Amino acid sequence: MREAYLSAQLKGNRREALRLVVEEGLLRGIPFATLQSEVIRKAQWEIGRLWQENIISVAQEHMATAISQLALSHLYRYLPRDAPNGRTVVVSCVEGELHELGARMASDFLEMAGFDVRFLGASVPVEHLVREVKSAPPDLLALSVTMTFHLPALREAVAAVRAVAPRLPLLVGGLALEWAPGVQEELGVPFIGTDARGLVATACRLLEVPE
Ligand code: B12
Repeated sequence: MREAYLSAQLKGNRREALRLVVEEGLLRGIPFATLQSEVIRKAQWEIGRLWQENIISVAQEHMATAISQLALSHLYRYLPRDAPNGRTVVVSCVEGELHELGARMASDFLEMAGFDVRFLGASVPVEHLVREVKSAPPDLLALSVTMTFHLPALREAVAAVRAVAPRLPLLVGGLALEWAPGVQEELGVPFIGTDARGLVATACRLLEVPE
């Protein structure tokens, strides 16, 4: 299915991509987490490789990514959710960070596990992140960073949030952390990771809700 999905992405065939993931995937009873992680996420990684190697253009990457956004939106309607656990998580990309698909997928995983999620999307200016956390305090904040050149923005966000909400648990994730060892110790956060499953497990442990 991943290959067929990727091929639909590269042809810009939105209907076929949706048919595969939403209709065929659901009809065949493929778990949501598998459709998201094994089909959409890995197809996006492959798009990145093709782009990096100049096999596809920026326009084709944008087209393919727009299809994955669409697919996630359609899957969202049918997301199986555990009973609400009464805990709220805010998920946000740090300032400047335009890669928001991973954070969005992570938000969907949290929702499936019963969390109430407020997903803020790409590049949230630090003062607005602080305002959001102050005006409607969540139980946990998950910050997403893909590019290593956004690590200074991550440090800034962590410091600014801690200044107004010192007891709010912070989790940090995204591709950049794979290339930046030592960030967890430096920031003193309980978890950093590049996978939504790890995020869900840690959120459940920290907030003392069953997984
Ligand atoms: C699509 C894409 C873009 C789009 C993003 C659009 C959007 N709406 O998101 C656009 C065009 C904006 C873009 C821009 C750039 N990109 Co880009 N992009 C990609 C691409 C192809 C796919 C990203 C994606 O959708 N992944 C799918 C998600 C679902 O996968 P995931 O991130 O693994 O998801 C998991 C984790 O992120 C985690 N997670 C996320 N948040 C959190 C939070 C917590 C707390 C936890 C625990 C976990 C967690 O959970 C997710 C689910 O399991 C990647 C390739 C790749 N390998 O990812 C390159 C890639 C990331 N980009 C790259 C580059 C270089 C850039 C640019 C610098 C290009 C340029 N010269 O302008 C810019 C930088 C933009 C910026 N300022 O941020 C490189 C980075 C290489 C590097 N080593 O630094 C990559 C790897 C491509 C490549 N192979 O060269 N990009």
